[in-house]
Amino acid sequence: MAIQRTFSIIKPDATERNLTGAVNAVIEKAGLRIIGQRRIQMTRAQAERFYGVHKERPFFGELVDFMTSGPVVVQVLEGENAVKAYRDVMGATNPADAEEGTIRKLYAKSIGENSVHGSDSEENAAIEIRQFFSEADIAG
Ligand code: DAT
Ligand code: MG
Repeated sequence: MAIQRTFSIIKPDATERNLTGAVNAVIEKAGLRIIGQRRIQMTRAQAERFYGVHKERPFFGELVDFMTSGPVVVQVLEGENAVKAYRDVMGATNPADAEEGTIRKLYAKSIGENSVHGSDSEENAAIEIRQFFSEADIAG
């Protein structure tokens, strides 16, 4: 598997608890490089577009409320097999199901407030990176 990029978000529950550095330490220890990073306040329009695939789900309103409730850190990560490598180190969506040592096991508060997002495919990674970054703001 070649060097790949993936898209990450450190979510409002984590920025609120000042955990950006702690999350980044787990990311870097997993061998992923943070090659783009920006702290932003997401608008409702951005969050609705980003999570558009979930718009029919019962938790969609809650999800958009949460993602716009405070600052997030959007990131581009690079490394060997980065999409799967990051999903592995993030842990399961529900922290109750997450493996020891994963970001969600360590830091997530609940299935909704679960500290991080990571792309689920290389195709979606490219789409998500494009939503938040221009190439000029990425340096690998
Ligand atoms: P993941 O973030 O692991 O890719 P997902 O794509 O299924 O999970 O869902 C996106 C986000 O939506 C997830 O990180 C948190 C929220 N979410 C998912 N299932 C939920 C549920 N049953 N109740 C509340 N929020 C949920
Ligand atoms: Mg997902």
